[in-house]
Amino acid sequence: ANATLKNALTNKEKGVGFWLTFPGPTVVRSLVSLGGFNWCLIDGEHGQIGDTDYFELANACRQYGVSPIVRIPNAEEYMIKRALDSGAHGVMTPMCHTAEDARKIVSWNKYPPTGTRGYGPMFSGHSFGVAENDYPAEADATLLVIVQIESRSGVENVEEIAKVDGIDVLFIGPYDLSKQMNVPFGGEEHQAAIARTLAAAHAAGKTAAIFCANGEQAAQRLEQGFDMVSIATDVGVITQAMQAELAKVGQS
Ligand code: 3PY
Repeated sequence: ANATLKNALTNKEKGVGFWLTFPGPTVVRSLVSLGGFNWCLIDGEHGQIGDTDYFELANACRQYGVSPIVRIPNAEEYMIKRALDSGAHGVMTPMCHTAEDARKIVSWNKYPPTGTRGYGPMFSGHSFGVAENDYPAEADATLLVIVQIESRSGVENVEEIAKVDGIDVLFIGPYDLSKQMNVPFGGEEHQAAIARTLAAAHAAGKTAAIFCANGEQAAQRLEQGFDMVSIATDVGVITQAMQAELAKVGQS
């Protein structure tokens, strides 16, 4: 299947994904084969995943019709290039604070003349099921440019960031947002910042997305109007499930 998350979002389908922090094919294949997900976040920022893992992980996702989205460690041009050349269907860049940051990020994601992305698509087409020569012409229209709103300045500038041409998704990192704003997670200021980001994304016709720790949180965010959620992390699910089993034999 050549399904991409961008198509799904354009068709007003909800984006439902999970966070992958483990390298290697085993965990990603076990989870994407469940069905029900249309995207997977390959976490090169906080996960145990390096840029030479992206290619295998992206292609494992694609085999089950799940769009691979790579989160890079930092807003750096070469990191975006590595992720896109591995076949990511979109790159998530953390810590976007200003419209200027957003414009730079868009430029790094797009081929000339729109942007400055370097040319080297030998491996990028695999995860789209297209030949090398067919990838570049479609890339700019097919890929999602995703920025994380997760700081006080990011929220203060969110209306301007949302309006930047080429930004597709505003993705809230609620944990960093709480830390960076120095406000309690789930408290009034935190929730107001989240609501402001949601409204700014929609006012600009962009996708509003948020990280969630579990399915209950994710269901609430969808109910609130978010278009795209991650429902859990691989390591979170494994450790919580194991803890619950341990508790049944009296260990905790
Ligand atoms: C955050 O909540 O800060 C994230 O970026 C998701 O891991």
